[in-house]
Amino acid sequence: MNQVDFKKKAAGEKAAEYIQDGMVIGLGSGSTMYWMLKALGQKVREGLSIQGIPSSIKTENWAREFGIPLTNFEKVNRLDLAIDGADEVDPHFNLIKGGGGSLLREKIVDQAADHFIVVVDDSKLVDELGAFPLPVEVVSFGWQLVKYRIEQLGCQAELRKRNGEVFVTNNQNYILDCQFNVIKKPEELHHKLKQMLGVVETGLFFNMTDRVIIGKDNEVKIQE
Ligand code: ABF
Repeated sequence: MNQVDFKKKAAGEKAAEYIQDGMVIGLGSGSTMYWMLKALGQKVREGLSIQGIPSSIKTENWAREFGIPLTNFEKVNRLDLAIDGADEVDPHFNLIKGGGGSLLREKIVDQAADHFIVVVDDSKLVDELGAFPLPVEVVSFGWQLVKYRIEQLGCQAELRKRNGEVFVTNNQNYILDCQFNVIKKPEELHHKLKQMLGVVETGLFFNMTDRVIIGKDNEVKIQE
């Protein structure tokens, strides 16, 4: 296991300690969340009684593999706690998420929770958001128009592809990865993007995060 995976594993396992009996949990996505889910599965085997709502098909598959009981928004309309990864975290707990393409379901799940914990390795900590290209989920029809309009805000927007094919989200939409380099006003940029016809959601998460669990070389740091 390389050092980054070790940090992710430490952060993910630490986050699982915040899950208490009877909770309904939002299950985030990404490789750090893999370790949280694995640790949660062990706690379930030891008798912890919880239910999870997954934020992606990949997370759902991991949860089933680890024996985590699942529910959905037909049965529950609020979550006690959501735990999720991130691509960037700034000092104000503003996030860029969506590198894995699950930002829409992640934001729906994360916002539905009374408490939201982010789990990252320390490479995700930044002074200002923007070095990581901002994922924006867009309707597939007319995505070229949206790309052009977003680029007028001062970025280079690229249609996400995987293995040469256009990446399609779990919601049958596309993702534009928007390289702003520096995002000084994340909330303002988010609202400008959301007003654009064809934009479904942005990977800017703000005013949501209660706690950040950070895997570092020799420790797990917790910021609140
Ligand atoms: C997920 O975690 C996504 O929003 C994000 O792209 C991903 C990245 O984190 P990791 O490094 O854990 O894969 O929540």
